[in-house]
Amino acid sequence: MHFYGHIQEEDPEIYDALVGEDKREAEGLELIPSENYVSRAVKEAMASSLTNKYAEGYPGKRYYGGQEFTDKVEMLAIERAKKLFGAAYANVQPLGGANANIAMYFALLQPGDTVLGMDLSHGGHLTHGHPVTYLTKIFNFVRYKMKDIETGEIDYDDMRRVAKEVKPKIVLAGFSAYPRELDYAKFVDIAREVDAVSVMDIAHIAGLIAGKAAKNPFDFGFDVMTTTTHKTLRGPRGGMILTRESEELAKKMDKAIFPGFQGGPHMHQIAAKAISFREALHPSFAKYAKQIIANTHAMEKVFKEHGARMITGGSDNHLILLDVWKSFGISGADAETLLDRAGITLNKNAIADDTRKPMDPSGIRFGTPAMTTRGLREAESAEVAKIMVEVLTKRDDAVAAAHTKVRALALSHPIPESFI
Ligand code: DSN
Repeated sequence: MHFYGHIQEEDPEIYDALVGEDKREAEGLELIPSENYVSRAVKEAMASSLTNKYAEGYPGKRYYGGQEFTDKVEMLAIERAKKLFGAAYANVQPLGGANANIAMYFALLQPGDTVLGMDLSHGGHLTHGHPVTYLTKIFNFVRYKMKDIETGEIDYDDMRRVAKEVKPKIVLAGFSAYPRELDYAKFVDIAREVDAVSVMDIAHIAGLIAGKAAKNPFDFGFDVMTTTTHKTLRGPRGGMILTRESEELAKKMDKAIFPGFQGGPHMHQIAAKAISFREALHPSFAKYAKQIIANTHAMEKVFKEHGARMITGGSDNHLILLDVWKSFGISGADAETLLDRAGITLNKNAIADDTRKPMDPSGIRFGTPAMTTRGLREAESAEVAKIMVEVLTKRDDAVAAAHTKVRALALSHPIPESFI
């Protein structure tokens, strides 16, 4: 448990909420695939004096004085990010993944220009052009989809046909709810054929790429990658833009982040990013990344044995998308609530071409990054999946027993000391 002595004295209401969240994280199992536990070192940086400092601009070119230490921190973060992902350039200032994507669009597009991205119901992300975002008032988003929902194969032929027709300025890969590895070479080929910039949003799988448990899109010629730094990468909440080799593109990204879109960078967050990149460069992180996938496979096996329908038939990465409506006759929202009562936190999620509503869809999405940080391995991951099947099958009748099992698993695999 953290020591929040000053907060307790000064602001008991916030203190109670912080302690409550610590307890929730310690006693339940976190299966939201975009969440993780950061190291104590990362948390210390987030609470450092750098939160006091304004540093508009970039190292060596700032608009305020007193940048001796901020420059050092940002340069370290940049160098480590470049090394981690094999990038020639890195912008570590985006405050989050959405900011990174929005700035990337403004760097590469004029109003009215077209982006070819993954259909949102097939796994894409809000910032890839969901109609509820303002982005769609400015740019034109056109979609590609999976050819076969049961295998996850993207319809690359149709994607090429559409690309030739609409002539996008950006061919965008990446997802927030897609469990398969993409055929990166095909994306790059299509982008080059229509003279578009190829961009991969690696937010969900950045840690898998950094740990070499997943392929690196730069190895296939992608021009740009955007990402969050939390999720599988296990850094602080934040974003980043990486450029493979083009200085011209990197300059555009820098201009779009500052002064184009953001003000002063959050230097405490950048220090925390630098620390997490150093952690991810350590050989132990590669072991962690591989274990994330091994744990997903252990869960996948249990759901397969129960004949449950996983979108794309399974998973190559850290997440599974389960059609609970078809498999267990329960909606995604009800499944989320029941499992929450059992101590398992995950999220309801639309499945491809879902006929149900977004707030009560057919699926749930869950994954293994956080529980892998806690040290759960294949056997325990399979046990978690079995508990889920039990709850989804027997509903209320299974919740109490499931809660006892989940709590026992959580307490026997405490969040490691160095992550508290
Ligand atoms: N909210 C994140 C996720 O859960 O995937 C994406 O922005």
